Amino acid sequence: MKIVYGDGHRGHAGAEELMYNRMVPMFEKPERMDQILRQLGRTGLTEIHVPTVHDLAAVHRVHDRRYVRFLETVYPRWVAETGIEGFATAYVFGMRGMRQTPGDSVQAMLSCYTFDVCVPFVAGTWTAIKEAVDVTLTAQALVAAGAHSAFALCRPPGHHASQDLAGGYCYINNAAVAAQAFRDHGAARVAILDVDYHHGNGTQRIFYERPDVLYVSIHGRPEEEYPFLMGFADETGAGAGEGFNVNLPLPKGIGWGPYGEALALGVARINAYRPDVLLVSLGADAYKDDPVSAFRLESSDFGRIGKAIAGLRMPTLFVMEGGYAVEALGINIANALTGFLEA
Ligand code: SP5
Ligand code: ZN
Repeated sequence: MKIVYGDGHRGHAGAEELMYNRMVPMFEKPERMDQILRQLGRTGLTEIHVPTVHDLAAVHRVHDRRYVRFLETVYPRWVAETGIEGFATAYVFGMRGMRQTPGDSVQAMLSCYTFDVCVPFVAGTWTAIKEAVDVTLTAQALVAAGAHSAFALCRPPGHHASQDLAGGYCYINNAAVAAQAFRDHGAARVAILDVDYHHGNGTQRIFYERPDVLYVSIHGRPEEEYPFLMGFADETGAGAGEGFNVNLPLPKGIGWGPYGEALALGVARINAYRPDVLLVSLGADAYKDDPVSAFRLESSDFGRIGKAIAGLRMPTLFVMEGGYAVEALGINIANALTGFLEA
């Protein structure tokens, strides 16, 4: 399997996030990548490609131009306007009845373009965002050129980000940009299987009215889990996209039994769709010891996920999403990929 990775993410670090009633160091941190690289090396997954630099054309196919410009400029603007260094984050969110166009104030931009308290901006955030897209598009091109599979090992993750909204550690939706790139390079149908513990509300929103990209997600039920307002089973798509959004929410505390059943349903739906290519939003936060999640998958269960995906026998692009039990993260990701390769 071809793996694409670059070190440009490292400067996206050092910020804090709100957990209940206190600020804690961000769970989404550079060390996550180190653990994955270490375990991939031990497993013999050592064909690592450096990312190719892309312009923003593929990003603009999915994301609003002013939003992308905001991501690129928010940190220096914040320092200039507030005089505060460290990290920028919103104080107000643009809710019902409020203005939705930010004008020139960086505070208003943060209010309009972010939806939660989990997307801080530090000096190195844009470089990391941009390289995550480059990593993903480089891996996408390898699969488009005929590789059986590739893994975009990137951070920050993407599946909570939509056209013009950042949230949940996500700024640009790497998987969505890759899905659109496959479409723009001739794939008629693309399926996205999202096994991250959280619902990929950004990916859902981007493709909700489209039949050409099927979105299937297994995640903690929104009645009790982030992002709380999306990810319900009755969200099945709209207009031409009706029937092409499949949410498989599961209760907190479940292990492989219910998870495997949901995965089998999702895989069957993808098989019936007959896509030209499969994209996997690969989070490992369904792991039992994950600090932000509440499923109870064992490390070996990630191998079963990989095996089930391999059963589809489709060209497959894995894109890294969440997973915060840093010690086990590398093993869980390596298990998913080797489970896929050995099936
Ligand atoms: C990409 C990704 O996995 N984003 C996840 C963002 C979730 N952030 C909010 C987590 C909700 C906090 N739950 C705390 C439970 C502590 N045991
Ligand atoms: Zn997640």
